[in-house]
Parts: sequence; structure tokens; C-alpha cells
Amino acid sequence: MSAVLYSFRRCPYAMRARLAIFTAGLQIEHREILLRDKAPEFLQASPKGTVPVVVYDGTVIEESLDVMLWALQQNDPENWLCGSDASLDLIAQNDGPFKQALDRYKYASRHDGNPEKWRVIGAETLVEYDTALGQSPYLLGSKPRLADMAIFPFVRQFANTDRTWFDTQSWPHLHRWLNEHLASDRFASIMKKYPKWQAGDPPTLARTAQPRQG
Ligand SMILES: N[C@@H](CCC(=O)N[C@@H](CS)C(=O)NCC(=O)O)C(=O)O
Repeated sequence: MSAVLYSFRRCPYAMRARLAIFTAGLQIEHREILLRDKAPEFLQASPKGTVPVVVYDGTVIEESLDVMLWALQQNDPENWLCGSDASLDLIAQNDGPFKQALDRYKYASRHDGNPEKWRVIGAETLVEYDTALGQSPYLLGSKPRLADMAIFPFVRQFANTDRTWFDTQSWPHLHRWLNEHLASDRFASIMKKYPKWQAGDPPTLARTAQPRQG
């Protein structure tokens, strides 16, 4: 039986999991979850109730980064795991301080109602990315690595919070990098729309996966 992925299309954590699963070429059963109406089977598998979650052979993987590593350790045709310590450092910065600033910027009314303050804080990380991307095409060199794929869905979310503002910032390298990811066939494949899953539905096998290499 295929592994099951519980996912939500617009969640950046779920996007990074789908990017890795797609690139590893794994066949999975995709179950689309609505965050406001979570399937009981999903909550039973993972009571903390966040997506993405992978379930296979009685094992439950509840963190997006662990899902990426699980997929890529089976097949890593583009060597995303190369230099993974440096990737993990960047991802920790993204998932910690940057994500905190992103949430307080995007959902200001749920926090201190001061989005500009948090936009400035988040932008400090984006300036660092722009500088790195001015020195090499990707965050850690000439090829995309785990960090690029784990981080760009969050930069996308930051950009989309106020696209006009983002587009007028002088971050040419960051704009190039983000646009390249967003325009890729890979991204289009993992953003395919699925109806909300419910128990009893015929399995939806992700059919868009790349063929295995190596
Ligand atoms: N640390 C988790 C975070 C996942 C997460 O927070 N996902 C959000 C959606 S983007 C979620 O499921 N939130 C639960 C909810 O909104 O009910 C991971 O990396 O997988």
C-alpha cells in the first residue's frame, strides 16, 4: 500500500513536503485536508492536527522537514541533501524567527496589529537571502538544495502578503530566485488542486511524480 500524505494545498509546510516527495518520485496517496474541517481519520493519526503528515506501515511523520528527509533518503536525484548541515541551519532560521515575523506581518490583527514592524524584521532575512543569491544562483551554491526548496514557499507567502510592496524592493536576486521556483513545472505539479478528502473516497495517487533516477 502507498504511503498516505495528508496535505493542504496552500500550506507552505505542506508545499515543501510535496516538493520533496515529487522530486524523489515516490508514489503516495494524497489526502487533501481542510484546516477548518479536519477529517477525523487525520486527527486520529496525528492528534496535533498540523499538515503535512505522512503515514505508512504504522509509522507517522508529523513534521514537514522530516517528511522531506524521509522522501529524499529514499531517492535524491538532484542531490538536495548535499551539504545538508548548511541547509538545516538556514531552515532553522526560516522556521523560527522568519516564520514568526511572517505570521505577525500577515496576520497582524491576531497579534500586535503592527504589520510594518514585523515586515521590517522579516525583511532582514530577505536581505540576507538576496545577498547570498547575488553570489550564487541558489542559497547554497550553484544548485538547488534542501534549503531552497524548504524555504521558498515561505518567501512566496511573505511576497504575496503585499505583492506591490515586495515587487518594489530592490532585491533583484531574490526576485529572480523566487520567480524561477514559482514558474517551474515542479511547482505547478505540486500545486495541483484536489477535492477535500473523506474516508471511503477512492485513493488519489499522486500521478505527477517525476520518474525515479539512479
Ligand atoms: N512544524 C510543523 C508545522 C506545520 C503547520 O503549522 N502547518 C499548518 C498549516 S500551514 C497547520 O497545519 N496548522 C493547523 C491549523 O491551522 O489548524 C511542520 O513543519 O510540519
